[in-house]
Amino acid sequence: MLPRVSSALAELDAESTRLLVEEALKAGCDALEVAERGLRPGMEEVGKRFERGEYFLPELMVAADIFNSVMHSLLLPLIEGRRSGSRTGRVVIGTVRGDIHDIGKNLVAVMLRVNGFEVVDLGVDVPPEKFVEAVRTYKPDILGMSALLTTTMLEMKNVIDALKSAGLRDKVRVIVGGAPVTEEYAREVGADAYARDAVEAVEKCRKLLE
Ligand code: B1M
Repeated sequence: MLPRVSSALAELDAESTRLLVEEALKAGCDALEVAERGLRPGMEEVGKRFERGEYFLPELMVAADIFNSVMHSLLLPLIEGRRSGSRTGRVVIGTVRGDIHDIGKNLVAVMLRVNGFEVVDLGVDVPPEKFVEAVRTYKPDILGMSALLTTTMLEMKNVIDALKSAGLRDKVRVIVGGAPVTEEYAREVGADAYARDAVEAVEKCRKLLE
């Protein structure tokens, strides 16, 4: 059933995507699984069609709208309903400078909140100075950075260097993620952790607090 959700989204068919998501939920699928294994592969297919020149920017925007609409109306209410009571730690999160992709970052933020983390979301296109300022102001346990472009993932190192220059690097753990980011890249830029999806982000953030 979830591959049908992916196909409907890849076809930019909002109505079918919504109906198939409703069907999947009725059949007992978990809301987060619908997002990660139904909607996310659909977005990846949209990306591939964009690369092949079959889709253009407007199609990417339509796909993002469908994703967000299904998330907000059908999935988030279910995901947020599972909020755990105890506070786990504080995370400052943002998408790096030059990058306006926020769907994945938002999903990570929601999952962290649901699992007891207090999340300060700096939004998108966040310059290194703003990350540094937020670490100084909010004193988070963890700083999270998201990047979706191979060009903007380079910003992660700039942020870590800026933290070092400000004398804050040893005051905060750093986790990075986003489609082009890898475990190896995370190590290379000096991050403490990498997560490939929102569930892993929660696991890794918990580990960072141990
Ligand atoms: Co853009 N885009 N886009 N785009 N876009 C990609 C990323 C691309 C891979 C498409 C492609 O060509 N295949 C490509 C990048 C190529 C590259 O760099 N190698 C691309 C491009 C080129 C561009 C533009 C440059 C296009 C242009 O203008 N010519 C432009 C750049 C704008 C900018 O940022 N400056 C652009 C614009 C856009 C839209 C604005 C239209 C829209 C974004 C809307 C929005 O976010 N509000 C958009 C979209 C929708 C996509 C694709 C199709 C889908 C992204 C998405 O939302 N995925 C994307 C294709 C792809 O990803 N394969 C593509 C769903 C989301 C749930 O997954 O974001 O991966 P994801 O997040 C996951 C994990 O990565 C992880 O957990 C999340 C949840 O599971 N994760 C973290 C993410 N952040 C994390 C942080 C963590 C831990 C885990 O810790 C802190």
